[in-house]
Amino acid sequence: MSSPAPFIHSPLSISSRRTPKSQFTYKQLHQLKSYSTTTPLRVIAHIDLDAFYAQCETVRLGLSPNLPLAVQQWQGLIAINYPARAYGLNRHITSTEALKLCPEVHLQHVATWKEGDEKWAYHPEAYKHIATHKVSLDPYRLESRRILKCIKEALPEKEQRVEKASIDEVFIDLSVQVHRILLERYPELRGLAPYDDPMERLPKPPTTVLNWEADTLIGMGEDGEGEEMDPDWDDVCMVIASEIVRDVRRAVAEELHYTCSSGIARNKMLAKLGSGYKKPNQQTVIRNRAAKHFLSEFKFTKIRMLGGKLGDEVVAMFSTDLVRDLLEQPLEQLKRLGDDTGSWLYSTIRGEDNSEVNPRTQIKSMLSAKSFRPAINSFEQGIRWLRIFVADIFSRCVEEGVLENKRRPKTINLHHRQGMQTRSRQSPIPQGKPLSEAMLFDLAKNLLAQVVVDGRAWPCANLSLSVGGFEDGVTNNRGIGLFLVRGEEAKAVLANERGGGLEARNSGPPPAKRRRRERENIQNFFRAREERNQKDFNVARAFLKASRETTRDEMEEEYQDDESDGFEHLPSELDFDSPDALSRPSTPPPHPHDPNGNRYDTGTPPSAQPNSHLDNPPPYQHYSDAPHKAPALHQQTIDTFFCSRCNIHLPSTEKSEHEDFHFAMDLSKEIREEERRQIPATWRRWGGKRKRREWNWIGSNEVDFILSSFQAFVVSPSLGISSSSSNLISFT
Ligand code: DCP
Ligand code: CA
Repeated sequence: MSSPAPFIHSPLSISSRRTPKSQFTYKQLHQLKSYSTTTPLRVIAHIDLDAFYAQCETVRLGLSPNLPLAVQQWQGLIAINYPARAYGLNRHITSTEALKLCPEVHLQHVATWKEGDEKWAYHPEAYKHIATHKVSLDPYRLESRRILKCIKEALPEKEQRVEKASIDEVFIDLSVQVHRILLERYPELRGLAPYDDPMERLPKPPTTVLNWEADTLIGMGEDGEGEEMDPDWDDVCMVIASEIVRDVRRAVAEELHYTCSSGIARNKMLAKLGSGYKKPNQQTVIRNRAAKHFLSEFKFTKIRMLGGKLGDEVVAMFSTDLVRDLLEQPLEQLKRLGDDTGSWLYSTIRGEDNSEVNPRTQIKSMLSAKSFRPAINSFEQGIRWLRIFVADIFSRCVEEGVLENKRRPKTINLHHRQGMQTRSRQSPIPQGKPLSEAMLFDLAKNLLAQVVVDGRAWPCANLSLSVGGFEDGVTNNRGIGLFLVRGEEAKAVLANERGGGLEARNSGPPPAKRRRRERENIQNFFRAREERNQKDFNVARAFLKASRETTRDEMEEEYQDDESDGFEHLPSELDFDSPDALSRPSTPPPHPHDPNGNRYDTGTPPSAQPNSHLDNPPPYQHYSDAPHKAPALHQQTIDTFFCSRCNIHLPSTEKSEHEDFHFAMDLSKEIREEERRQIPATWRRWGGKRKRREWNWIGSNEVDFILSSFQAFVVSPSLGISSSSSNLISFT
């Protein structure tokens, strides 16, 4: 590691109190040793791989890094290397447009799982097989892991604190390492504070010039205010950190042939903004004295937590998206956003961020997902995709060490999207026996069967399967696992009862008299669809029944063990009706604006994310391990049509179904009105509200049944017409 020129040091003595003092105290120096988040001498680095997926492909194929290359997913581009960017290629153009702009570009399609295959592969012309293949990001995950290992190996084992922030980013808290190097280089800092007073200020660094080598050093703006001040210890810490990071980047380049960019600053927020400031293969240092100027140049929507709804709210309230303008707002004004949010925003735009670098880099959940174009239409089709999802997830579980029982997921979740409605089902993964692909597959099929039995499930636009709640190998919690299985068993019984109820309603005797002709019309209108649904429903129910019987046998066996464990705590806080019940975290997720929140995604605040319990969500919507954003899988524009009656946009694929819905609604209304006109006058006189309802119910039963076969996305109060404008976002 390179070092600056040695300095002549004078031992610290009482007389040195008269020598110029640093603005920093002994206490602040000492705090570096314990990764304090508040010492102004703190040093954090953020490292971000350049054009990551594109580099993965360049390295895998042994191509020259100078060759323009883009990674293709179906017809779109998801990563573009810097030589290709020089031709104007970006993520918003298609592969066809890319070839026009740069005919020599190497377009590499991502690896895919082919239906029925045991393993993903790089298939020729994969872009043609969107209906039967599923994207695999495994190659990039594997490279990400190798890079992380290399980064860690380039740092001293006992002085490293590394947080994997996404597939191609890490934060490193360099405080402890920098502290050690500082004391080695400047022995005058080693002794106790004069008078044993930790608030005594340190002597000034014995230098007026620091060697920043080739780093981009953020300046102080046009007025240069503060630049004339001699370097202080915070600057020296940054130089040392910068040397360390340069060495780390060099190791990654030499050993693995990847380039990356980095930002070095006193906290995570500034370091992250720094790594993106100059790319590729650059290193940007934001000294404390330059932080204010550096930040003032940014749009605040680039700051974490301000990229989503909160950022929009701030823009709307203050009519600007610039930090510079927001800095002029007094705290009271910002508090119009709420006390906590206002205070958080006030300090954030002033460069304050005390969040820790969280070294927990272990995966907490895994997700495999697919958007279907065209949509899928049967339980059997769904099962075929589940087989791929399970193979995908299980192979990742094996890498996590499940076979050796190093780590193991506790829950399995299925998300199902039909039109605008998403349904989820969860189940615990039985803990008493080895995790196997077959076990996961059975659980997954069971969850899909529950969705199908619970209501109309087809056409399905998106399915995703995830496992979560990973824990280190456990020996003592069998009881908990088994209890949850029983709880889930209870839930499944409920689901079954609901299925039974539905069936009973559906098969109820049709009214004999009124409006026979209309009913027949309606029946014909929907018969084909119902027959298909019924068949599917029967398959799913039969499956559910069979699997429930098997599980019950196993459960009875395991229950004995459970009892012998003496386990008797009931997780009474679990609400089995709530989709999140079984995977709810024991502590609430950090407040979106909580400065101590460790999540570092730049997108929507966690509380706005339906599955924010899933850890380390990568920042992009089509990462297959981003469960909370899975509904937006593939961000392509979806054709919509406007329903003037509901005043909403809906996907074009829903059009005919939506029109059917209005047709049935109108018919139902018509029938009800006619029936109402025919209510015997005596009943009306008795004020027989209940009778009237029964009368209506009898008369309109058939239509009600038909309406119930529509998804609740229009009629449900939770997704009602008035709130549907926000749902529109996922379609545009
Ligand atoms: N990614 C994606 N879809 C997006 C954004 C990113 O699939 N909308 C994937 C491909 C990227 C990887 O994630 O290679 C990392 O994302 P970055 O935003 O860090 O982008 P790059 O690494 O490609 O480029 P940069 O050099 O700007 O970091
Ligand atoms: Ca990157």
